[in-house]
Amino acid sequence: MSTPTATPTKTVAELEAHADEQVVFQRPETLTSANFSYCPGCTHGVVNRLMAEAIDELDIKGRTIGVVPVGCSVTAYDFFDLDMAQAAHGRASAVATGIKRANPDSIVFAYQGDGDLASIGTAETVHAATRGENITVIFINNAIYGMTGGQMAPTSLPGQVTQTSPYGRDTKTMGFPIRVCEMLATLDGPALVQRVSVDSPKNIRQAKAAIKKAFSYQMDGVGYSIIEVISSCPTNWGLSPVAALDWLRENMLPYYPLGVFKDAGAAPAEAETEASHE
Ligand SMILES: Cc1ncc(C[n+]2csc(CCOP(=O)(O)OP(=O)(O)O)c2C)c(N)n1
Ligand code: SF4
Ligand SMILES: [Mg+2]
Repeated sequence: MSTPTATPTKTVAELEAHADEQVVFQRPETLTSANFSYCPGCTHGVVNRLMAEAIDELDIKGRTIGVVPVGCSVTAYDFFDLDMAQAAHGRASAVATGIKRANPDSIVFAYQGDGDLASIGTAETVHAATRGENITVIFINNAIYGMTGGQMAPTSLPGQVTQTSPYGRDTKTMGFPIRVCEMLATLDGPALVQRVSVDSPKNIRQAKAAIKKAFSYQMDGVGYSIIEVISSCPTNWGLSPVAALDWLRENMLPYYPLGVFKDAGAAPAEAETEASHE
């Protein structure tokens, strides 16, 4: 459940001393004052912030319920000032389905990593999508199992060195990475299927717009949305935060092209333009 936000108390003298200052950046209301527990440079925190900004701007904080996974974002219930539930590994979309069906006026999101959503939770993911559940799924693809120390994920790239593929992912024995958006876009159920990235200011702005659109589709009853966010895991990639973003751009974006794969709510001309996938 939500954690109360601590309100710092200031004396009148302190307030007067800062009376001329203009606030240009502050924590969204939907985030608590808890410190993120993510590693330095991890993009989980960027995405949490974008989601909180979108919830604030859509004015749905009072009726939004989040479902967090097993993975590095397991403690996100401490970060969002919302009613939160934690699902067993891979089951967030199924839990979100139940919460939404029992509380149809609420806005429900599932926040899931790639190991969670595309490995152990593949069945729940595909079936929530094909049923067209009116939920919002935020999918963090960092090409690795972050929390457990860097094992190969279904999204790890061909040749990628991980703890369980020390000579690089060999597609002959380990198979090929799953492109979740492309796969789900073949289904009739989903309303919005989009892949974004948070490696640059421009891409972060696009990611925010996509997340906001997904929530607004749920508000309007348009149906199931999944926003895949190409993300970094500097710790388990063994790179500095900046080098991790370079690696993401050079290796992940060519394999996982950004774009809108399905948008049932788009006007026909808009949908045609989006189909070119940037
Ligand atoms: C049923 C079950 N199997 C395995 C685990 C161990 N486990 C915890 S987190 C995790 C991987 C998480 O990776 P991902 O979903 O990609 O999230 P990330 O930490 O990268 O954000 C695994 C395998 C578990 N908790 N429960
Ligand atoms: S292990 Fe990776 S995904 Fe997990 S918090 Fe650290 S950088 Fe982020
Ligand atoms: Mg992961």
